Amino acid sequence: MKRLLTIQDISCVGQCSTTVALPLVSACGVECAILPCAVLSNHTGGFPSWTFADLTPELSNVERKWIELGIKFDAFYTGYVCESQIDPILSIFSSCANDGALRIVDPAMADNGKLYPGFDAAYVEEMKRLAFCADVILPNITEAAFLTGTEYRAEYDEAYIDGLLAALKRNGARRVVLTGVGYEENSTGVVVYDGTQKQYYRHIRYARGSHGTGDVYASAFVGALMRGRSDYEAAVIAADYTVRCIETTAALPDHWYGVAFEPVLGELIARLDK
Ligand code: PXL
Repeated sequence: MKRLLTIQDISCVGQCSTTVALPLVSACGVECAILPCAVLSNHTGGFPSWTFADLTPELSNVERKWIELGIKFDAFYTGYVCESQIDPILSIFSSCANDGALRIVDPAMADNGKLYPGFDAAYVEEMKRLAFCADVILPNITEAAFLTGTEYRAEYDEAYIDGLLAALKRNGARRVVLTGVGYEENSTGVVVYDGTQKQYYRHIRYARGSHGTGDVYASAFVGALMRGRSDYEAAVIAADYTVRCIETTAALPDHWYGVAFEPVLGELIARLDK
């Protein structure tokens, strides 16, 4: 069994980051260690306020202990992290890696053309250092635009997406899973690009967006990838699962703060066991 380490915040309430990654990756049958980089009372995407405890000093502390104990990982998966944490994370990537360990980075910092609260241009520069050293990145269009200094467009064509992919590659991206790419009103999809070949998976788009779909998507992708699926297969499995989660959430009008991913976990597990 492969062992993965996910590094992201714990938002105690709100179904995102670690509280999504740990159950999803575990359900996929993959051992998931966690390194929380901050603790928030709740996420910053829609609640009027939150508490925030920065755990940056703890990252190096934990790393030293893992080196002493010989603890290593077969894969790393990072999500929402703080600006001061890029160097400690890069250090863990090298000191706690088994041979050939995979580095998967979700540059979770922006959506709908805007950076999340508290993030600025300096943060984007730091995130570039993490994203462009990764084996696989999972940006949405906004994040890809910030990472490459490309103008964000809410409406675009395939040439714009090709431009984003080329710019990501020029900057050092190896394998890209670009999410939220839709060319028609009622569909969206994901582009999987390995620097040469581009594949597109189109699926239904629901009008009501839910907070945290990016984290559900990335975690399901990581789980499927660790179970031996190709980038494209994992991208398709994650897309279908995320759509099912959004459908489940749509039936719960008060559930605006996150994705109700739990009721359909069984479907993901069954598909991976096929
Ligand atoms: O879903 C990404 C995410 C993770 N963690 C925190 C967030 C967000 C998005 O808003 O606020 C704390």
